[in-house]
Parts: sequence; structure tokens; C-alpha cells
Amino acid sequence: MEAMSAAVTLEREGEVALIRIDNPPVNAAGQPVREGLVKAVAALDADPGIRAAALYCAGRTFVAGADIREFGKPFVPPSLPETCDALAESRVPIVAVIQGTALGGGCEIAMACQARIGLPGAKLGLPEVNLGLLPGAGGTQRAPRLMGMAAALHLALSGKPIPAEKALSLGLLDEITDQTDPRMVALHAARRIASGKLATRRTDALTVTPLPAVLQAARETVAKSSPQLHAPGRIIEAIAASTRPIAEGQKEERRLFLESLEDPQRAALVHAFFAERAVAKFPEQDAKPRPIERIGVIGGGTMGSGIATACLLAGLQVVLSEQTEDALERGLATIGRNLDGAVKRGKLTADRVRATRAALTGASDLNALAGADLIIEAVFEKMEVKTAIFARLDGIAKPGAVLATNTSYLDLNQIAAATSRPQDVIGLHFFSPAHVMRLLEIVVADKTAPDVVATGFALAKRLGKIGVRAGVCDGFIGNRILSAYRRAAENLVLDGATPEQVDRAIRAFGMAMGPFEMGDLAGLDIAWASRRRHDATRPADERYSTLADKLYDKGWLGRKTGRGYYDHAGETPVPNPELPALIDAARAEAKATPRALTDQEVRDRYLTAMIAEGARVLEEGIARRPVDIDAVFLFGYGFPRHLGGPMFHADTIGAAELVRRIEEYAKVDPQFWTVPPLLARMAKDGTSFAALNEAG
Ligand code: 3H9
Repeated sequence: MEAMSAAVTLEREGEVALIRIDNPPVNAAGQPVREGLVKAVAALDADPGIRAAALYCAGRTFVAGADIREFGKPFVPPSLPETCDALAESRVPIVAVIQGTALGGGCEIAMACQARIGLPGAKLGLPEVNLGLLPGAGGTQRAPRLMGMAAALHLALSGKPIPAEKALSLGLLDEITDQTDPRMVALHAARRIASGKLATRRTDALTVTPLPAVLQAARETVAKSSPQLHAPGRIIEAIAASTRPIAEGQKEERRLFLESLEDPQRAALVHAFFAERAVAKFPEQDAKPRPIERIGVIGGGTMGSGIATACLLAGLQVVLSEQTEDALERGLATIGRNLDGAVKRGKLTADRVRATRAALTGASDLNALAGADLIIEAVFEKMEVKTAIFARLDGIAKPGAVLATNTSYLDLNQIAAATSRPQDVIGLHFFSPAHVMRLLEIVVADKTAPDVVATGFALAKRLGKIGVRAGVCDGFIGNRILSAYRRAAENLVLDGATPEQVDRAIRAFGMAMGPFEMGDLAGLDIAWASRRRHDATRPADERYSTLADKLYDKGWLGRKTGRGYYDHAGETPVPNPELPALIDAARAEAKATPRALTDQEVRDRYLTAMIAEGARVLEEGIARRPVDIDAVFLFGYGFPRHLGGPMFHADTIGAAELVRRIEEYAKVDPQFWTVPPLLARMAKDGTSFAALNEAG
């Protein structure tokens, strides 16, 4: 075995050779892989004794793509396009043997080879679009040559990997084997090529049938479904060029790829990719999670039923506890409907339906939770109710059971103090609908034991959720920041904007929903309860909009009552016709002088409030790093992924500009707008939130 580089070896076996990539954890095509592949091809070209070769990977996966960590850093040759071209032009035919995932640059490496074989469970995909990129190592030219333009467009625009069977039917794979050892498959396949038993072909010699109508339909779909994203349009244009001679098409691909590499959306999307992984690193990660198989859920309302559904879908046993038989029946029925929906969405396969339903039991008595490994309380948001339940659980739960609360605001230390085992108490803050939303805030109280924190993260992983560690404060990371920018939105209405304008401006920025639409969806009684909790501590000089209270007093609680900021009687909501009079009254009470505000002013103020509160949450240690806040907003609050999250976005504005804005807003409302000390320091030192992420 000869080393071609730190990541690639070449093994000669008679008249065939095996090229092996070994670059843990996912065999990303970093510089040592590229260098090794180019050298291996050159060595094969120079060896007349070799008639065929196979390329395979060590570890659990084929090449998972270009090394994303190299983007934005000084480039060290050879490039991935050069590497793929070397493989494509190799004198010796090479078969790619694929286990795990061949993604992005990995799929491109495979497509450049002269044949492809998939091992059981292999998947192939071009997920570059998710990173704001296009397949830039020949993928937009070779995929249409192998699969046709329509299938190539679908693969690259969806970003979703396809299973080996589908890849075979589309022509992306030549064979699927049931053998599981990549080296043995590689050796056998190379020998079959040498003996003429496995056909090979040069991808670059294939031609592409032009499909102008398919291209046009793709352009129209993209313009409608994701007008703010830059990568999809570039992908279509690069694939459109695949009907030209390959060298010309590659030139066009390169031009578009370099454009996408420089695009700020690329940096934001790569940040979002790493954010998802960064949050899984937390101070207690070396502790051993407690074993979790049986979950108790207290409360069969929307949240409790959603949590129970999420646990069932993950294959856990669930006991749902409610106070009365009636409430229990309703909760179990909701879970049943959730599971039906999961079957329809393909999240629960037909063969698992029976076992999943059988894993659910109900009880109208808390004692039924005695055997649970983890109990999640999801009852009414009232401290007395929660502490009473935790005091009872203390006497019921088995020793070592994790006692979790789904509270979205309340003081976890106080809840933990209601038990004699505060070390076992943790916050697991799910987002509604809990069986769909990916975010899980894992709230750590003063006395929570490290293995209980680790258990929270293990549960998040098992449920397919993104767990983010949060400290205790009113609202934790997400809802705490939400209350700040919701107040900014309410004050914008005092100053002259309408709720409709605010929602429109925020949607135009890319958020899934504006704050008033979101209030109507969540129910205006939730924010009302939060305001009442603060009545006693609200500073006398706080600028307070009574608009939301007026809606509440009229019983207009949003969608569930048919009216809120909007009227929901028709198919699409329209502004509540009685709102202008209520706004006038609220403005008069606040002694506000309304003026016309531009959408830009609305957006700047709203985002500045979000970022400023984010800076406070960081400084207080509620979130450990800016990336934790970004993950919360990306996965739980509809922040646009192509803008990376609020703290990533803050760096594109700059601390100095943010401080300037806050000082300007403070002229009207000095009580709300104060410069967070962290932001002031950053503006002075010229540092960024990205630097704080790196500092860990
Ligand atoms: C591309 O290819 C561009 C080309 O077309 C053109 C070039 C000219 N690079 O996700 P996991 C790390 S763009 C660097 O937890 P899993 C990841 O951060 C690329 N690092 O495992 C993590 O590190 P850590 C197109 C990478 O089993 C560790 O590996 N390719 C890369 O749940 C384990 O990852 C993609 O977009 C990478 N490419 O999932 C594929 N990939 O332990 C991106 C992963 O320090 N990758 N890491 O946190 C994936 O989708 C998943 O990682 C994969 C494994 C499905 C492969």
C-alpha cells in the first residue's frame, strides 16, 4: 500500500489497483484527499501493468462533499474540479464504490469515475443548494449526462439525497450490491472491469438532450417558492449549460460557482449548517446520559399531546397522564390524530403504526408514572400548579427519574425546589407543534446534575430535534428575546406603523411571520399572561402600549376566537376593521405622536431590539455563545436560514452601527433603548459575535 497523501493510499493487486480515501469523520474532500486522488490517477496512468481500478472509502461513508471548513480560507491546490477532471480523464477506468452517503463533491467524484456501484443503504445527493452553493466540481454538467436534465435539476434543487435504488433507476448508479465490505466490492469490481465483465463509460463523452420547457418550469417554480435565495437560480443556469460541450459547460459552472462562493448567503447558510452541530457541544457532554425508554407526559393539551407524539415517533414508550377521564380521552384522541398525520407525511411507516400506537397508554392518576425514566410536565403555565405537581412527583417517581418541565417562562429553580431532588430537574422547552418543530431548549437550573443535562441532549437527538442549552431567566433564550422585539413592534405601532405594515416588513426581510400574525396564531392570551406577570415589576417610566390589552379585553384572542389583530373569518386574514380606533386610543394613552415610518425603519428597529436582547442574554450567560441564539431562532422562530440567525446577521450590520441606532432610538424612548454593555465593548474594540463563537 502506497501513501499518495495523508488521506489517500494506492494498493496494487496484480493488474488492478484500489484507491482508498481515509479522512475521518466523513471523508470530506479536503486538500489531502484532492492531492492524493490526483497523484493516484497519475500513478495509475504511468503504470502500464494496471488495467482497472476502484475507488472506495474507509469508515462509515463515501466522500460527504467538499470540506466546508475550507470555504473562505486561502485555497491550496489542486481544486476539486481539477481532481474530478483527473478522474474523468484517467487512462485506467475507475469504478466508485459507495457506502453511506456520496454528497456534493463526493457525488461529483463518483460521477467523474467510469462506473458506480452502491452498497446497501447508500445514498447520493447534491445538497450544495442548502449551503448557498451549486455543485461546482462538474456536478451540474455530469449529473445531466448520467441522469438527464430533469432528474439532475431535481437532485440539485431539492438538495435531498436519493437512495441507491432510485439512483440506479435514474442511471446515477450502474449496480447495487448486497455485499457490505467496500474493499472487497472494490477489488471484485476492478477485476470484473479488467476481465471485461463490468462495462465502463466516460461520463464526459455523453450528451444531454435539451429540455427548454423543463428549465423554464424550474425557473418559475424557484421564482415563486424561494425568490430570496440566490443559489437555485444559479443551479438552473449551470445545468442549462450542460447541453454545450463539457469544457464550455464547466466554464459556466465555474463562473456561477465562484459567484455563489462570494455570496453572503453562502456564508450565512454554512454558518447555519455548523450552528446545528455546534449546539450539540455543551459543558456536560462527557457525562453519561441516563437510560430513557419510558416517558411520562403530564397534560394532554396541545403541547403535552405533541410531546407524547414526538416521543412515540422516536420509538419510546409513553404514559399520558391527565386529571380526568374526559381530558385523558381528548389527549389520547389528539395523539391519535397526530399519528395519522405522521403516517400521511411519511414520518411513520405502515409497518410501525401498530407498535407505535401500542406504546401509548393513558392514566388519570399521576401514580401511573412511577415506572417512567423521564417525566415531562406540560400543564398550565402557573407556578403554583407546577410546584404542586413536582412536589407530588417527588413522592411518585422512581429514584433517578429525570423530572422535566415544559415551562416556557417560569423560574426553573423554584420548580426544582419543590422536590427533594433538584439535581434531577431540568427544563425541556418544546415548541408547538412539538412533534414537528425541531427546536428543544434544554434549560439547566442551578442544581441540575450534569448527567441530567446529557440526558436532555440525548433525548433531543433521539427525537430528531436540535437541543440548545439555556440558562434560567424569564423566557430562557427564545421567549426572552421575543418579548423584547415584540415590545419594539408594539412601540412601532404607537409611533405610527400599523400591525399589518410591521408584519409585511418583517416578512419581506424573510421571517416566516411577523409578530402580530404570530400573536394571532399563538393566542393573544399568552402574551397577556406574560405582561401580567410583569405588572408588579414594570418600571413606572416604561412606555407601554395598551393595544394588546384592549384586544384581550374584547375577547379577541387571535385565530382561535376568529379575531385578533386580524379578522380570520375569511380564507385569508384581513386587518381587524375595528383596530384603527383601538390604535388611536392606545396612542393617546401613551401620549405618542405618530408619524409615517418606512418599512426599512420598521425592520431596523425590530431587528436591533432582537439583537440587543440577544447581547444581554449572552452577557448574562443564559446563552453560552452567539451561535446558540442563532440556532434557537433558526429552528424555533422562523429566522431566515440564508441570513444565518440574528447574531450572525448582527455581524453584517456591525456593533458600531447597532450602538448608533440604539442611541438614536433612545432619544424617543430612553427607558427601552439602552446600549447593552457587551455591544458597547464590541463597538469599541471592533470585535464580532463570530469571534465570541470561536472563543467558545
Ligand atoms: C460541496 O461539495 C461543493 C462542491 O460541489 C464544489 C466544490 C468546488 N466538510 O453531520 P454530522 C463534519 S459543498 C467538513 O454530525 P452525521 C460535521 O461538521 C458540501 N466537515 O454527522 C461534524 O463535525 P463535528 C456538500 C463536515 O452522521 C462531523 O463531520 N456536502 C462536512 O449526522 C460529523 O457530521 C454536504 O453538504 C463537510 N462536507 O451526518 C454534506 N460534513 O463532529 C454535509 C460533515 O466537529 N454533511 N462534516 O461537529 C452532511 O450532510 C452530514 O454531515 C452527513 C453525516 C450526512 C455526511
